[in-house]
Amino acid sequence: MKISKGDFKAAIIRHLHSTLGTDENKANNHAWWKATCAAIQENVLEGLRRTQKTHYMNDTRAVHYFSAEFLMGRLLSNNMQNFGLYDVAHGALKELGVELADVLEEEPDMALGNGGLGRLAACFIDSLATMELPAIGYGIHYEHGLFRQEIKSGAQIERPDSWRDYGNPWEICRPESIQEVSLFGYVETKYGDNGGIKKEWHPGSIVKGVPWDIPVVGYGGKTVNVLRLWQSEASDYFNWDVFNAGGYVDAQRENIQAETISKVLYPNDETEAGKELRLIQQYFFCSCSLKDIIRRYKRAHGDDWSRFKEQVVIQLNDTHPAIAIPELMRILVDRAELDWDTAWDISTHVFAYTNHTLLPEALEKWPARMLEKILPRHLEIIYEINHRFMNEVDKKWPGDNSKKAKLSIIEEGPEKMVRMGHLSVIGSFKVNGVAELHSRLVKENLFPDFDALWPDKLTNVTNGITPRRWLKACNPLLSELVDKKVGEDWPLNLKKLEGLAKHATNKTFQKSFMSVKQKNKQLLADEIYASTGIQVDTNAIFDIQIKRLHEYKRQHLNLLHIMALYRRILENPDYDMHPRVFIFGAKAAPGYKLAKDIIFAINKVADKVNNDPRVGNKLKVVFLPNYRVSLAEKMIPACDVSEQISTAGKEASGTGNMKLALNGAVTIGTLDGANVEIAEEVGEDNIFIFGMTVEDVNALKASGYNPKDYYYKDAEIKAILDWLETDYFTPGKPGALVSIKQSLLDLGDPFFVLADFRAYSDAQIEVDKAYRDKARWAEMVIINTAMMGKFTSDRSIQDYVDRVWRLDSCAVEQQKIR
Ligand code: GPQ
Repeated sequence: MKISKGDFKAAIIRHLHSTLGTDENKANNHAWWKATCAAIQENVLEGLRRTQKTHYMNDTRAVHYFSAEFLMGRLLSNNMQNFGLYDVAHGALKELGVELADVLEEEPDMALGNGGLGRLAACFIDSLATMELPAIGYGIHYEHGLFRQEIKSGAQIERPDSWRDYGNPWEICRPESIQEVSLFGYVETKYGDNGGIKKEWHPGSIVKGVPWDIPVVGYGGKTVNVLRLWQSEASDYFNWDVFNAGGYVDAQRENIQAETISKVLYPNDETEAGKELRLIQQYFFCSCSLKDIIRRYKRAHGDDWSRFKEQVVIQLNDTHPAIAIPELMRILVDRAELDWDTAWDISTHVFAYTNHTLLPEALEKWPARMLEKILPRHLEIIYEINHRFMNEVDKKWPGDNSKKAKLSIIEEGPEKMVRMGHLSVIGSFKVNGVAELHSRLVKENLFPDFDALWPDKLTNVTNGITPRRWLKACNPLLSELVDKKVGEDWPLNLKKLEGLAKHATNKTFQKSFMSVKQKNKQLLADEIYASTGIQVDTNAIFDIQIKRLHEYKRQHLNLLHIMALYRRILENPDYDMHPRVFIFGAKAAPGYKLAKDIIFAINKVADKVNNDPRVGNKLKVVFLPNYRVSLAEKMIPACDVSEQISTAGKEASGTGNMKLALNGAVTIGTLDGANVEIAEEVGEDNIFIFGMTVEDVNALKASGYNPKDYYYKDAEIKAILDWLETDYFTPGKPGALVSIKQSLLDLGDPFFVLADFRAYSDAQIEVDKAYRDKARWAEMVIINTAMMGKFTSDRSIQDYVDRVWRLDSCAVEQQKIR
């Protein structure tokens, strides 16, 4: 039973009046947004209450997804969609003279993540709720999410993100579940009468963790799970003495320190910062979350720990929450007073770890001295874990000290370091990579000895994306077309899309499909014009690269190719190519100089190309500022060509590749990450694969790669790189773009850009040819959408359930939607 348009209208007005204290005449779009959210939230909270009651009554085993990042984006459209209320709300607002599209634009993105890893967590909790699996996401309630990017004179400027400044209508504060977290201090060893010893941690500081719950509505609106995010505050009793002694100001200062913990998301993607505050953030949310889990467990099971590992599984989203392993050991051994072996048996049956990268700079290591200062007891526990593990290594490889050094949690050197990856593998019962290729490389290159020691521990779960957000909600035109062809249940069963394949050569269907694409391109063209003033031709190929700016993702390879096209056009005004618009969206970590230089270069080349009358409409370059989830939702449906051009072996999976192909884009890409599996699904005729494989890269590295060979052998490469040194793109400022040339030539081109350039350029010529054959292109596009079924995050979650979590779904009774 669904609510009528009239009743929903009444609900919006009721909230306008009695939740917001305004009325229809005064309300602006922001007020309408809040009132609409409040009307939807009635259903959300009812579903949440039912779900929690059902899970409690059934004493369900649940997965606890620990992640320092959840990149949720906007929630209103999604929540409406999931309750089947989108059209009702649209109609109700229309009758009130309000455009739903404008209302949706009022919502700030919840950008509590950097990129792929954080968005994956958001897709996963969507799937968990949709599949009615008992699950809770645990993370940090950052006051400021990922910075807002402005482009000034071509350069990136970072501005603070203040997503909660005007309130967040979805979140619920739960002061009744506040936790306390200890930090700093020292460990006292106590000797008992029976000769046993006991460790007591005397913390130097205590902070409070305040939970904020974001309801996560499953598709269909039955299960509503929770994302619980912790906010740090000064502990109530802490510093009472200082306060009473008249030290009011000093006491306030402590408050500020405590609150700093959840103040801001670290904007570094795939680089470990080594900063104290970051370690404190990690420990803060892990400690709060574990205590929360234990509180809930004890409510049902009291002090009987024997069922803990049956009830609880904790997934570590990369090593960011790895400190949870010694924290659980501390709670079990020091607090619950279990013996070590019992505690270790529990811990190692509770944790599972996902690895998201092989990049050495992203593998977290903490100086032992820093751990000793912030978490002295945890360092002791880590040493104990390591000591026992080293004995195990010795049993397998007797007397082999080099094996021990390689496998140890502790890396010896001038500064002793704690390897969080090793701790995670040792403390978990399963470890997975995020695509077939990546998981193979994890086994063969990153953790080969662990694999030898525990042959069943390392596994694969290929990433996925939620088709609810990444097709149904973001691409209503295509969704409608798909509904008509394969029925309406594809959002729950994405393999249904395969039903499109048999129509791939049907002229009428091709026409409908491509007309949707054309309309979506027009919408993006409007957005491009509004945000940059650049006019683009929708008959051009929309070629899109959207992802964090990273050398390994090789936005500069794309840029060099754009410069090559520009040169070819200048040299030959009749250069034969279909018009193309190259569109970028990317944030660079604020401290990543070369990444920022690449953004600057893209913008400078864009300025020149877009304003050169000799180029006309053949070539346009657009850098859309402030790439984020809500912008991705506008770009993805409009894409013709999806750029997935990382150096083979470097992109663990990629998930943008899946979103773009699902929305009818054809990929140009390397055999890297999940591209390999996308190619398997769509077939080699429907994707443009180019460049070196992992094996080629390794062989080239082994034989001694010298980028200058390519520079001197390939006149076009030389000309482009030399061009970067002139002031052609930066009038009056020669050398402003030279850092890119330097990294490619003098600094060894660590990501083999020059080695892959020619293959990439050739593949782009094939793309151009294919696009000009309208029927052929339409067929490719349809096949791409049709064959993306594998990449629903529901499949990823099912793989986790089967291979890792051993979890049963739990039906929550359908509520009356109001
Ligand atoms: N990824 Cl380690 C991130 O977005 N941030 C990180 O800190 C790490 C990995 C990405 C990875 O680069 C992509 O290939 C994956 O698709 C994504 O994680 C999700 O697994």
